[in-house]
Amino acid sequence: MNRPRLFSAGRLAALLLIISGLARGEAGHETPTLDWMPEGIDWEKAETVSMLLEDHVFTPEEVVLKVNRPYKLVLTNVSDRATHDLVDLEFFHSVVFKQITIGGVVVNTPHVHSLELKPNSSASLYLVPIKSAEYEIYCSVPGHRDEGMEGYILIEN
Ligand SMILES: [Cu+2]
Repeated sequence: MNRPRLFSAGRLAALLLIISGLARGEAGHETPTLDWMPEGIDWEKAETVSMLLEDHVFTPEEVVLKVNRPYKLVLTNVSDRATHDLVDLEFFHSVVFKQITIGGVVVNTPHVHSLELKPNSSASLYLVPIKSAEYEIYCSVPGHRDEGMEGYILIEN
């Protein structure tokens, strides 16, 4: 008998664990609540920004966002074979999420620590940057950063 070709439960659970990675008491980091979202954000005006995760590069290499503006950041792993992730704790601590959508799943969480995308998968991150700086992001899959999988997210005031 054929098994349904859905995400395996284990995989989905692992993904949800990663994306719902609420802060767990690091120094100076409070338990996040939805109150972290700046007031008066008009999600109707959210700007869509796309970033591709390829073998082994982020395209574009740099994305520019502005503080206190709403964005839909669409991350797509276009690789047929490789898992890629997007890592930088400073960046993830400098934005507040409204929600993340992955396929039919909507995750409501103000904070995330990293995102891992399986081959040919996509996630939409609804977020508001709250702290300006230039953040160096990278893929932490072994070897990928060395092969150039680094990028920048510039958050401007
Ligand atoms: Cu990678």
